[in-house]
Amino acid sequence: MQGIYSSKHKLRNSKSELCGGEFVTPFETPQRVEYVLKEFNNRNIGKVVKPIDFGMGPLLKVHDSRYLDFIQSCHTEWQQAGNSGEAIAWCWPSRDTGSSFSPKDINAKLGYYSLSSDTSISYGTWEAALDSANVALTGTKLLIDNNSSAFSMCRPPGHHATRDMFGGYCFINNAAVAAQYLIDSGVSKVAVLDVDFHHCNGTQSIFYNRDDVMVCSVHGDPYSAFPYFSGYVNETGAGYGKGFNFNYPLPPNTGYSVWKRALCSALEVINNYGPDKLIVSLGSDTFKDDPISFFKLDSEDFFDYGYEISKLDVPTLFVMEGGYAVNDIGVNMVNVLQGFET
Ligand code: OKP
Ligand code: ZN
Repeated sequence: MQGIYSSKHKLRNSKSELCGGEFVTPFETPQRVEYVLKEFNNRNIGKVVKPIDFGMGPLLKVHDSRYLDFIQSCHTEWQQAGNSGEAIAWCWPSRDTGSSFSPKDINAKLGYYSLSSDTSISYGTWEAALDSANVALTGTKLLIDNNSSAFSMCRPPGHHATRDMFGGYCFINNAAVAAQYLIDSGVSKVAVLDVDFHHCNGTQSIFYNRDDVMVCSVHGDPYSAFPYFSGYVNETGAGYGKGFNFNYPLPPNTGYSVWKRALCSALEVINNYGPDKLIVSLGSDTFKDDPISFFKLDSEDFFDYGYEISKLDVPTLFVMEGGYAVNDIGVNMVNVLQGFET
């Protein structure tokens, strides 16, 4: 399996995350992908290639153009407004704000285009996010060119980003951009399987009304985990998309046997759907030592479920999402890939 990696992810190196009422060093650090790359190379999983530049076209199929302009210009505008720290949203349109509103002030734009205040926009964030999408698209191109699998080492992650909101460390929804690119290349049915600890609210919302991209997610019950407001069982899609969205929320301290049962239910649903291509949003924050999550998977479990996914026998793109136990992130992520390849 080939890997796709870009050193430009290092441009995303924010210093501030609002967590528990304090500013902390962000969990989503540049070392994460470096450890994954190292393990991918150590175990000789495959060649590592650089991303191709796909331009803005594929991003505009999934994201609002004013939103992308905002992410691109945010840090500069924030500085021009006289701020010395990183750009952090702090004021939101309230639930009774009218919907036809076009924010001008940088503070208004930050609230309008965000879903949480954990994620700052720092110098270089746009460049890193753009290249992360290119890393996903280059992996997508490998599937289109008949490779049976690929691993996109995306950073920053993407699955919380909606059509026009950033948050949860995500700016561009890499998996959604990849899925849409497959559809636009003539693929009829795509499935996205999200195994990150957190519900993929962004991916879900982007495809919620569609039957050509099925979205299945196994995650920490949003009743007690971010993103809190989505990821419930009754969210099954709408319109043409009714019956093409599946959520498997699981409670605190869930271990591998229960997690695997949920995964296998999702795999059965995907198998019945019969996708032409599969995208796995791969987060290793289900690991027992993850600092911000509450599942209890061991490193061997990642290998086991990689093998389960391979039984679908569908060309598969792995897109890296979360995972914050940095010392174990390489082993856990690459275990999935190796399990898939056995
Ligand atoms: C991103 B991905 C902790 C703040 C946590 C939200 C979690 C974002 C996870 N105090 N911020 O899905 O791994
Ligand atoms: Zn996560």
